[in-house]
Amino acid sequence: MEQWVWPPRYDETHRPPDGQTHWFPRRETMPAERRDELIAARIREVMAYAWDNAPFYRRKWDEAGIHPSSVRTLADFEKVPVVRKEELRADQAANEPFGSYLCVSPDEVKHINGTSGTTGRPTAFGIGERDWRSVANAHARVMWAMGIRPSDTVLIASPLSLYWGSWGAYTGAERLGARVFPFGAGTPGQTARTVRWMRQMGVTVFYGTPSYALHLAEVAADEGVDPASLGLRAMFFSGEPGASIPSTRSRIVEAFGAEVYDSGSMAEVAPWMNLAAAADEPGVLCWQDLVYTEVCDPAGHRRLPYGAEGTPVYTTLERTSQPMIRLLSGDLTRWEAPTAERGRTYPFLPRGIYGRIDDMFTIRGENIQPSAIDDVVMAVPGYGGEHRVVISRETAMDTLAVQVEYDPGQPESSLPGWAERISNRLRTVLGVGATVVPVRQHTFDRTEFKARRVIDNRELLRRMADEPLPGREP
Ligand code: 8LE
Repeated sequence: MEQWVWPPRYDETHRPPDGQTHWFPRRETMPAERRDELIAARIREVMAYAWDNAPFYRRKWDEAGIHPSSVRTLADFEKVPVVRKEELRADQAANEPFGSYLCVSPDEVKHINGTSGTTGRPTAFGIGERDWRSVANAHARVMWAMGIRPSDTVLIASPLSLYWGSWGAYTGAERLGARVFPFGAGTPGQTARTVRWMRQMGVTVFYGTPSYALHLAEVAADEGVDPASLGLRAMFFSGEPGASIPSTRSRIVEAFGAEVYDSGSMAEVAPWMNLAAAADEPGVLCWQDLVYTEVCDPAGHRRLPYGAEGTPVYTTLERTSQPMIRLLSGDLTRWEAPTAERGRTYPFLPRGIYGRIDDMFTIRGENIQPSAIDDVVMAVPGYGGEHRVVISRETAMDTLAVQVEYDPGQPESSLPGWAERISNRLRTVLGVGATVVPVRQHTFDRTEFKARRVIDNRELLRRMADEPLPGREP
């Protein structure tokens, strides 16, 4: 039944009665301090395992003068050096195909996933059968907390390829006993077919990215289908900010009339639903007994007190094939102390993950997160469904422009005033002015996956300056 052992072992027949809100009541509701003691003990086991089986970790900790036996408390653990994604990539290049942090024999790898490789060499995830089962059990448990039940039909509406997101949702829904509909996303014409199939199959739960849900709503409307009539009861999301961003969230709720749950950390730390909402509200809980999350100072990587903003650092507590021990995310969040109020004694990230440190830009001394701009423009009546953020350099000063699609229902004569209202709102929220340019609806491509809305012309200018001119020696 309910157990928490190392290496992880699950009773595959366990499923609570429908009316029970917790899959594993003890693990989810124990006093947070008691859980932290158990986590410290589990970390010792996980580190000892990695030391014995992964040259990658042994080398790294050796260099830092750390041995698993010297890590007794969570305070000791803060001193363990973080792992960066570049290190994993380099280690895989040197130790094909899964890296020297693979802790099982290559024969035991039963599933392969990977990063999309948009930045540099893709990283392969080699997943042993035990890990696949742990992820299935963990995700079933988290999805149970979202109110998903065996009577549901769960649509997987994200790419069924290298992306762990889709497979993680798939395996969790399957373990929970729901009906899984792996429709995928990303092939031409697929979205209109998604709408038709959703209706025919009586889909009740949607999984995908927030951007894709909004695109799906537009396509449904174009097909003459009110998205709210599709009958979705719950929608859970991962992959990008949105489900915890107030205006994106309300656009989704208004379109579909469903409950909305945010979830997701990083593919590397699957079960990536370790950050997930357990109520129809913005924000996510840190399911600490699955993956131990520390919100850290981005420079020194020490844990920050509750209330602070920092970057999540993750440690898998149930992975045996490629354990991640203090993986640095580079994302941004703010965390709050556990309370009993939310029915689970986990720390809480009230605004979810709201961006990446690397995507933040600075205009006249103000640090700006793209998601803060999304939040403003998507809340504006007459918003036409997409926008782009353009950063340029004029003389010595960086400037910000936001191109915003307007709803065709708006008379053109009202557009200058409309743009000015958005601009004023942006100034209030961001602390700097922005030029707002209204553009026709469907000017910009929609995405089936994760949105990229920032165009950094400064970057373009820098690259052009660096590139040799044709016919001239570099
Ligand atoms: C805000 C978690 C998963 C499998 O859906 C995923 O997207 O993993 P992936 O492809 O490794 O990308 C991880 C990055 O996506 C994170 O570092 C973060 O920047 C972003 N991300 C994932 N889930 C969320 C998110 N950002 N809210 C989320 N719920």
